Amino acid sequence: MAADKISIIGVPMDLGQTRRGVDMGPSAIRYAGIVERLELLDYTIEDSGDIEIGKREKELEEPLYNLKNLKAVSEASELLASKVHDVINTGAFPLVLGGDHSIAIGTLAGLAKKYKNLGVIWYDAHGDLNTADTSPSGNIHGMPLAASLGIGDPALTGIAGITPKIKPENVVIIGARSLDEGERKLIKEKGIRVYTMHEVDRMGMTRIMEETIEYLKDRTDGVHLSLDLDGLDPHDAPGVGTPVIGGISYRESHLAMEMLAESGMITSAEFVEVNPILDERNKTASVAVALMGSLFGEKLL
Ligand code: HAR
Ligand code: MN
Ligand code: MN
Ligand code: MN
Repeated sequence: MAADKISIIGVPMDLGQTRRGVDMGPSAIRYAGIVERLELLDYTIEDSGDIEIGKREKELEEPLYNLKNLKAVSEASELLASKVHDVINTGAFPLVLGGDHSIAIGTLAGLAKKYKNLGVIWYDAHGDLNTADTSPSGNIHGMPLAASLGIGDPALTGIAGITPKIKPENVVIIGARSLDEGERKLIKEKGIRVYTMHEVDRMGMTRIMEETIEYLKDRTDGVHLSLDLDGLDPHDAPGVGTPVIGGISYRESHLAMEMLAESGMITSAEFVEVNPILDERNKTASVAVALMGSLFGEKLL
Protein backbone atom coordinates (compact mmCIF):
# COMPACT_ATOMS: atom_id res chain seq x y z
CA MET A 1 0.00 0.00 0.00
CA ALA A 2 0.93 3.61 -0.50
CA ALA A 3 1.41 4.38 3.21
CA ASP A 4 2.81 2.56 6.25
CA LYS A 5 0.35 4.19 8.57
CA ILE A 6 -3.39 3.50 8.42
CA SER A 7 -5.88 5.78 10.07
CA ILE A 8 -9.31 4.30 10.82
CA ILE A 9 -12.32 6.61 10.72
CA GLY A 10 -15.64 5.19 11.98
CA VAL A 11 -18.85 6.64 10.55
CA PRO A 12 -21.90 5.37 12.47
CA MET A 13 -24.29 6.62 9.79
CA ASP A 14 -27.73 5.08 9.28
CA LEU A 15 -29.62 8.08 7.91
CA GLY A 16 -29.01 7.22 4.27
CA GLN A 17 -31.55 4.42 4.49
CA THR A 18 -34.38 3.27 6.76
CA ARG A 19 -33.29 0.03 8.41
CA ARG A 20 -31.85 0.33 11.91
CA GLY A 21 -28.52 -1.14 12.96
CA VAL A 22 -26.07 -0.13 10.24
CA ASP A 23 -24.85 2.65 12.55
CA MET A 24 -23.29 -0.16 14.59
CA GLY A 25 -21.16 -1.22 11.62
CA PRO A 26 -17.94 0.44 12.85
CA SER A 27 -18.28 -1.22 16.27
CA ALA A 28 -18.94 -4.61 14.70
CA ILE A 29 -15.87 -4.29 12.48
CA ARG A 30 -13.70 -3.27 15.43
CA TYR A 31 -15.12 -6.16 17.45
CA ALA A 32 -14.20 -8.49 14.58
CA GLY A 33 -10.58 -7.44 15.13
CA ILE A 34 -9.62 -5.00 12.40
CA VAL A 35 -6.92 -3.21 14.41
CA GLU A 36 -5.18 -6.41 15.54
CA ARG A 37 -5.43 -7.89 12.05
CA LEU A 38 -3.73 -4.95 10.34
CA GLU A 39 -1.12 -4.59 13.08
CA LEU A 40 0.05 -8.11 12.22
CA LEU A 41 0.93 -6.75 8.77
CA ASP A 42 3.36 -4.24 10.25
CA TYR A 43 1.32 -1.13 9.74
CA THR A 44 1.02 1.54 12.36
CA ILE A 45 -2.70 1.76 13.06
CA GLU A 46 -4.39 4.78 14.47
CA ASP A 47 -8.06 4.49 15.35
CA SER A 48 -9.42 8.03 15.22
CA GLY A 49 -12.77 6.94 16.66
CA ASP A 50 -16.16 7.80 15.21
CA ILE A 51 -17.41 11.03 13.71
CA GLU A 52 -20.63 12.47 15.07
CA ILE A 53 -23.89 11.86 13.23
CA GLY A 54 -27.01 14.02 13.64
CA LYS A 55 -30.56 12.95 14.31
CA ARG A 56 -33.07 11.22 12.07
CA GLU A 57 -35.66 13.69 10.80
CA LYS A 58 -39.21 13.12 11.93
CA GLU A 59 -41.62 11.66 9.40
CA LEU A 60 -43.53 14.94 9.47
CA GLU A 61 -40.55 17.07 8.47
CA GLU A 62 -39.51 14.81 5.65
CA PRO A 63 -38.83 14.07 3.01
CA LEU A 64 -37.46 17.21 1.52
CA TYR A 65 -38.31 16.23 -2.04
CA ASN A 66 -37.43 12.52 -1.96
CA LEU A 67 -34.22 13.03 0.01
CA LYS A 68 -34.58 11.50 3.46
CA ASN A 69 -32.56 13.13 6.24
CA LEU A 70 -30.88 15.43 3.71
CA LYS A 71 -29.66 17.98 6.22
CA ALA A 72 -28.10 15.50 8.64
CA VAL A 73 -26.47 13.50 5.82
CA SER A 74 -25.09 16.68 4.29
CA GLU A 75 -23.67 17.87 7.64
CA ALA A 76 -22.06 14.51 8.39
CA SER A 77 -20.56 14.50 4.90
CA GLU A 78 -18.84 17.86 5.53
CA LEU A 79 -17.48 16.56 8.81
CA LEU A 80 -16.20 13.34 7.25
CA ALA A 81 -14.69 15.23 4.31
CA SER A 82 -12.52 17.34 6.62
CA LYS A 83 -11.59 14.31 8.70
CA VAL A 84 -10.47 12.38 5.62
CA HIS A 85 -8.51 15.38 4.37
CA ASP A 86 -6.78 15.74 7.77
CA VAL A 87 -5.77 12.08 7.63
CA ILE A 88 -4.32 12.42 4.13
CA ASN A 89 -2.32 15.42 5.30
CA THR A 90 -0.64 13.31 7.99
CA GLY A 91 0.49 10.94 5.23
CA ALA A 92 -1.65 8.08 6.53
CA PHE A 93 -3.96 5.84 4.52
CA PRO A 94 -7.62 6.71 5.28
CA LEU A 95 -9.66 3.57 6.05
CA VAL A 96 -13.30 4.55 6.53
CA LEU A 97 -15.78 2.18 8.21
CA GLY A 98 -19.55 2.57 7.66
CA GLY A 99 -22.28 3.08 8.19
CA ASP A 100 -24.50 3.11 5.13
CA HIS A 101 -23.10 3.96 1.71
CA SER A 102 -24.19 7.62 1.86
CA ILE A 103 -20.90 8.18 3.72
CA ALA A 104 -19.05 7.87 0.40
CA ILE A 105 -20.23 11.41 -0.37
CA GLY A 106 -18.09 12.73 2.48
CA THR A 107 -15.17 10.37 1.91
CA LEU A 108 -14.89 11.31 -1.77
CA ALA A 109 -15.28 15.01 -0.95
CA GLY A 110 -12.29 14.79 1.40
CA LEU A 111 -10.24 12.89 -1.18
CA ALA A 112 -11.16 15.35 -3.96
CA LYS A 113 -9.30 18.10 -2.10
CA LYS A 114 -6.08 16.27 -2.83
CA TYR A 115 -6.69 14.08 -5.89
CA LYS A 116 -7.68 15.87 -9.08
CA ASN A 117 -7.96 12.64 -11.04
CA LEU A 118 -9.16 10.18 -8.45
CA GLY A 119 -10.06 6.68 -9.63
CA VAL A 120 -12.91 4.92 -7.86
CA ILE A 121 -13.67 1.21 -7.69
CA TRP A 122 -17.32 0.82 -6.68
CA TYR A 123 -17.78 -2.78 -5.47
CA ASP A 124 -21.54 -3.09 -5.05
CA ALA A 125 -24.74 -4.90 -6.04
CA HIS A 126 -26.14 -1.44 -6.77
CA GLY A 127 -25.08 1.50 -8.90
CA ASP A 128 -25.80 4.16 -6.27
CA LEU A 129 -26.38 6.49 -9.19
CA ASN A 130 -29.82 7.77 -8.25
CA THR A 131 -30.97 11.34 -7.68
CA ALA A 132 -34.12 12.59 -6.00
CA ASP A 133 -35.76 12.44 -9.44
CA THR A 134 -34.90 8.81 -10.17
CA SER A 135 -34.74 7.22 -6.69
CA PRO A 136 -37.48 4.69 -5.96
CA SER A 137 -36.87 5.07 -2.22
CA GLY A 138 -35.64 8.56 -1.37
CA ASN A 139 -32.77 6.85 0.44
CA ILE A 140 -29.52 8.75 0.01
CA HIS A 141 -27.39 5.58 0.22
CA GLY A 142 -28.66 4.89 -3.30
CA MET A 143 -27.21 8.23 -4.51
CA PRO A 144 -23.55 8.71 -3.44
CA LEU A 145 -21.91 7.87 -6.76
CA ALA A 146 -24.22 10.25 -8.65
CA ALA A 147 -23.60 12.98 -6.07
CA SER A 148 -19.83 12.54 -6.37
CA LEU A 149 -20.12 12.88 -10.15
CA GLY A 150 -21.84 16.21 -9.54
CA ILE A 151 -25.34 14.95 -10.30
CA GLY A 152 -28.18 15.65 -7.86
CA ASP A 153 -29.08 18.08 -5.11
CA PRO A 154 -26.48 20.79 -4.36
CA ALA A 155 -26.61 19.85 -0.66
CA LEU A 156 -25.02 16.54 -1.71
CA THR A 157 -22.95 17.53 -4.76
CA GLY A 158 -21.36 20.62 -3.21
CA ILE A 159 -19.71 19.12 -0.09
CA ALA A 160 -16.27 20.65 0.59
CA GLY A 161 -16.99 23.26 -2.07
CA ILE A 162 -15.84 21.07 -4.96
CA THR A 163 -18.15 19.86 -7.75
CA PRO A 164 -17.71 17.28 -9.17
CA LYS A 165 -15.39 15.16 -7.05
CA ILE A 166 -14.70 12.55 -9.69
CA LYS A 167 -14.96 12.01 -13.44
CA PRO A 168 -17.17 9.31 -14.96
CA GLU A 169 -14.26 7.89 -16.97
CA ASN A 170 -12.35 7.26 -13.71
CA VAL A 171 -15.07 5.05 -12.20
CA VAL A 172 -15.32 1.25 -12.36
CA ILE A 173 -18.38 -0.48 -10.90
CA ILE A 174 -17.99 -4.18 -10.05
CA GLY A 175 -20.73 -6.64 -9.03
CA ALA A 176 -23.81 -4.71 -10.19
CA ARG A 177 -27.04 -6.71 -10.38
CA SER A 178 -29.74 -4.29 -9.23
CA LEU A 179 -29.85 -1.12 -11.30
CA ASP A 180 -32.80 1.27 -11.52
CA GLU A 181 -33.98 2.71 -14.83
CA GLY A 182 -32.44 6.15 -14.25
CA GLU A 183 -29.15 4.55 -13.22
CA ARG A 184 -28.94 2.52 -16.43
CA LYS A 185 -29.56 5.65 -18.44
CA LEU A 186 -26.83 7.54 -16.58
CA ILE A 187 -24.32 4.71 -17.04
CA LYS A 188 -24.85 4.80 -20.82
CA GLU A 189 -24.95 8.57 -21.02
CA LYS A 190 -21.69 9.00 -19.07
CA GLY A 191 -19.93 5.92 -20.42
CA ILE A 192 -19.21 4.55 -16.96
CA ARG A 193 -17.34 1.25 -16.96
CA VAL A 194 -19.47 -1.46 -15.29
CA TYR A 195 -18.72 -5.11 -14.70
CA THR A 196 -22.12 -6.58 -13.84
CA MET A 197 -22.53 -10.10 -12.44
CA HIS A 198 -22.86 -11.21 -16.04
CA GLU A 199 -19.24 -10.19 -16.64
CA VAL A 200 -18.15 -11.67 -13.30
CA ASP A 201 -19.60 -15.02 -14.43
CA ARG A 202 -18.36 -14.76 -17.96
CA MET A 203 -14.88 -13.26 -17.60
CA GLY A 204 -14.00 -14.29 -14.08
CA MET A 205 -12.65 -11.99 -11.39
CA THR A 206 -9.03 -12.34 -12.52
CA ARG A 207 -9.62 -10.74 -15.89
CA ILE A 208 -11.94 -8.11 -14.43
CA MET A 209 -9.30 -6.98 -11.96
CA GLU A 210 -6.53 -7.07 -14.56
CA GLU A 211 -8.61 -4.84 -16.82
CA THR A 212 -9.65 -2.55 -13.99
CA ILE A 213 -6.08 -2.05 -12.80
CA GLU A 214 -4.83 -1.48 -16.35
CA TYR A 215 -7.70 0.94 -17.05
CA LEU A 216 -7.17 3.08 -13.93
CA LYS A 217 -3.38 2.89 -13.73
CA ASP A 218 -2.31 5.71 -16.00
CA ARG A 219 -5.33 7.98 -15.95
CA THR A 220 -5.56 8.54 -12.18
CA ASP A 221 -3.47 10.12 -9.41
CA GLY A 222 -4.94 7.89 -6.69
CA VAL A 223 -7.55 5.11 -6.47
CA HIS A 224 -10.26 4.79 -3.83
CA LEU A 225 -11.96 1.45 -3.11
CA SER A 226 -15.58 1.86 -2.03
CA LEU A 227 -16.67 -1.61 -0.99
CA ASP A 228 -20.33 -2.17 -0.20
CA LEU A 229 -20.63 -5.56 1.53
CA ASP A 230 -23.84 -6.22 -0.44
CA GLY A 231 -21.60 -6.60 -3.50
CA LEU A 232 -20.89 -10.03 -2.05
CA ASP A 233 -23.48 -12.77 -2.19
CA PRO A 234 -25.85 -12.65 0.82
CA HIS A 235 -24.74 -16.20 1.64
CA ASP A 236 -21.28 -14.83 2.46
CA ALA A 237 -22.38 -11.40 3.71
CA PRO A 238 -25.89 -11.68 5.19
CA GLY A 239 -25.65 -8.64 7.46
CA VAL A 240 -26.62 -5.95 4.95
CA GLY A 241 -29.76 -3.85 4.58
CA THR A 242 -30.44 -4.49 0.89
CA PRO A 243 -29.21 -8.00 0.01
CA VAL A 244 -29.46 -9.13 -3.63
CA ILE A 245 -29.01 -12.81 -4.49
CA GLY A 246 -26.45 -13.93 -7.03
CA GLY A 247 -23.49 -11.88 -5.86
CA ILE A 248 -19.70 -12.04 -5.81
CA SER A 249 -18.33 -14.89 -3.71
CA TYR A 250 -16.06 -14.67 -0.70
CA ARG A 251 -13.19 -16.24 -2.66
CA GLU A 252 -13.65 -13.98 -5.69
CA SER A 253 -13.65 -11.00 -3.37
CA HIS A 254 -10.42 -12.13 -1.71
CA LEU A 255 -8.86 -12.52 -5.12
CA ALA A 256 -9.96 -8.99 -6.06
CA MET A 257 -8.44 -7.59 -2.85
CA GLU A 258 -5.22 -9.54 -3.33
CA MET A 259 -4.83 -8.26 -6.88
CA LEU A 260 -5.42 -4.70 -5.70
CA ALA A 261 -2.80 -5.22 -2.99
CA GLU A 262 -0.32 -6.41 -5.62
CA SER A 263 -1.08 -3.43 -7.82
CA GLY A 264 -0.09 -1.05 -5.02
CA MET A 265 -2.51 1.48 -6.50
CA ILE A 266 -5.11 1.85 -3.75
CA THR A 267 -4.69 5.09 -1.79
CA SER A 268 -7.85 5.00 0.36
CA ALA A 269 -10.73 2.62 1.12
CA GLU A 270 -14.11 2.37 2.77
CA PHE A 271 -16.15 -0.67 3.80
CA VAL A 272 -19.86 0.04 4.17
CA GLU A 273 -23.32 -1.34 4.87
CA VAL A 274 -22.30 -3.80 7.62
CA ASN A 275 -25.42 -4.18 9.77
CA PRO A 276 -24.80 -6.40 12.83
CA ILE A 277 -28.53 -6.48 13.70
CA LEU A 278 -29.26 -8.30 10.45
CA ASP A 279 -26.11 -10.42 10.62
CA GLU A 280 -25.37 -13.97 11.69
CA ARG A 281 -22.92 -13.90 14.60
CA ASN A 282 -21.00 -10.92 13.19
CA LYS A 283 -20.16 -12.87 10.04
CA THR A 284 -20.35 -9.88 7.70
CA ALA A 285 -18.04 -7.76 9.84
CA SER A 286 -15.61 -10.70 9.96
CA VAL A 287 -15.74 -11.01 6.18
CA ALA A 288 -15.06 -7.27 5.92
CA VAL A 289 -12.03 -7.65 8.20
CA ALA A 290 -10.73 -10.62 6.21
CA LEU A 291 -11.06 -8.65 2.96
CA MET A 292 -9.23 -5.71 4.52
CA GLY A 293 -6.48 -8.13 5.50
CA SER A 294 -6.06 -9.14 1.87
CA LEU A 295 -6.31 -5.57 0.63
CA PHE A 296 -3.45 -4.60 2.91
CA GLY A 297 -1.23 -7.45 1.78
CA GLU A 298 -2.01 -10.47 3.94
CA LYS A 299 -0.88 -13.69 2.26
CA LEU A 300 -1.82 -17.32 2.86
CA LEU A 301 1.77 -18.46 2.75
N1 HAR B 1 -31.29 1.50 -5.96
C1 HAR B 1 -32.10 1.45 -4.80
C2 HAR B 1 -32.40 2.84 -4.25
O1 HAR B 1 -31.91 3.81 -4.73
C3 HAR B 1 -31.46 0.60 -3.73
C4 HAR B 1 -30.20 1.13 -3.21
C5 HAR B 1 -29.68 0.21 -2.15
N2 HAR B 1 -28.50 0.61 -1.72
C6 HAR B 1 -27.42 0.29 -1.19
N3 HAR B 1 -26.44 0.90 -1.75
N4 HAR B 1 -27.25 -0.54 -0.34
O2 HAR B 1 -25.66 0.22 -2.61
O3 HAR B 1 -33.13 2.97 -3.31
MN1 MN C 1 -23.81 0.92 -2.15
MN1 MN D 1 -25.38 -1.85 -2.39
MN1 MN E 1 -6.90 -13.98 2.10
